[in-house]
Amino acid sequence: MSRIVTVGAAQLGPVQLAHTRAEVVERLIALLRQGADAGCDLVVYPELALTTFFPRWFVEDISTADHFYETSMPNEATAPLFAEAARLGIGFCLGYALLETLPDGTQHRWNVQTLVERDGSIVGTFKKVHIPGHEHHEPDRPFQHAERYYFEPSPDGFGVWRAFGGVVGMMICNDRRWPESYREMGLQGVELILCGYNTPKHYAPDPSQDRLQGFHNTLVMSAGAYQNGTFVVGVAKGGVEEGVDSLCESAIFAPSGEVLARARTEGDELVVAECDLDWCRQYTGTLFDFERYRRPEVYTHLTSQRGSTPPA
Ligand code: CDT
Repeated sequence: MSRIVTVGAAQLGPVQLAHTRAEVVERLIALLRQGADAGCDLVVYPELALTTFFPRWFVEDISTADHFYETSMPNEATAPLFAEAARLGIGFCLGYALLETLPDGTQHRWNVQTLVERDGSIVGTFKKVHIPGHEHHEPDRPFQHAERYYFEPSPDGFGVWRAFGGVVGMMICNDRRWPESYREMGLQGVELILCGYNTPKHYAPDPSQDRLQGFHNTLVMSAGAYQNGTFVVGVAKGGVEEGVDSLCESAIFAPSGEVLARARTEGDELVVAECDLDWCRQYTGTLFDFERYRRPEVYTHLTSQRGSTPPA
């Protein structure tokens, strides 16, 4: 039986502060319908797709930013997306901010992606593991990247799910820069990794990296795909959002590390590739046969320490 999953990377251009969720959901549905015309089984949206990238602003009272978070999924604003996807028989992956209130009254703020199957059922919700940027206001920056103020790091790590006829994992933006993200999923047999991102082109701590944003984006996802024998789908929200220019270059990577399809614009655009999940075995069954070749007994530093410790 064929295990071809036709995937659409649904890149978004900017979502400005003034844009309503209803307007954004209309754009998501337009991309979904393009996906239907292209024969997609799965459409993948970016990180924090429903709102502008609000961590670029610092607020003293975090609760004044609560309107950027969803408190349930689906909800009133996203119900039309869920309904249209189920009607079309297309699954999707949606990034958004989640404000969770536990029975004991404590509140938790997460940066998440929810994966939905073709019948409309929720497969799982992934919480971002690596939270970049800063915790406090840094007024000397041209814009903030206060994700560490707005989001807790996931305590759950990288799970995978049986969905779309294969093994699917998720990661969010900064997670894609860390080899551990891919390897954790690789060791659970992942075949398709879905990753939304918002990557400002300007990196205040080291602006010499600005011109390399596109290169680094391709570098990490191509290497992660190849070294773990998996497809990787990277989906941007990019363009100039509230004056901040962010990387686009959404792309779909094969287990060979090759780019199968890449966005050509800096706006809403669907990038489509047929992903034959059996291609993964050509890598995980040969050169990257983990069971045969990995040496976890000598990888002792990997889980026993956080920072690097050079010799004295
Ligand atoms: N959203 C996100 O994680 N963005 C980061 C920006 C760099 S850290 C300021 C990224 O890794 O692309």
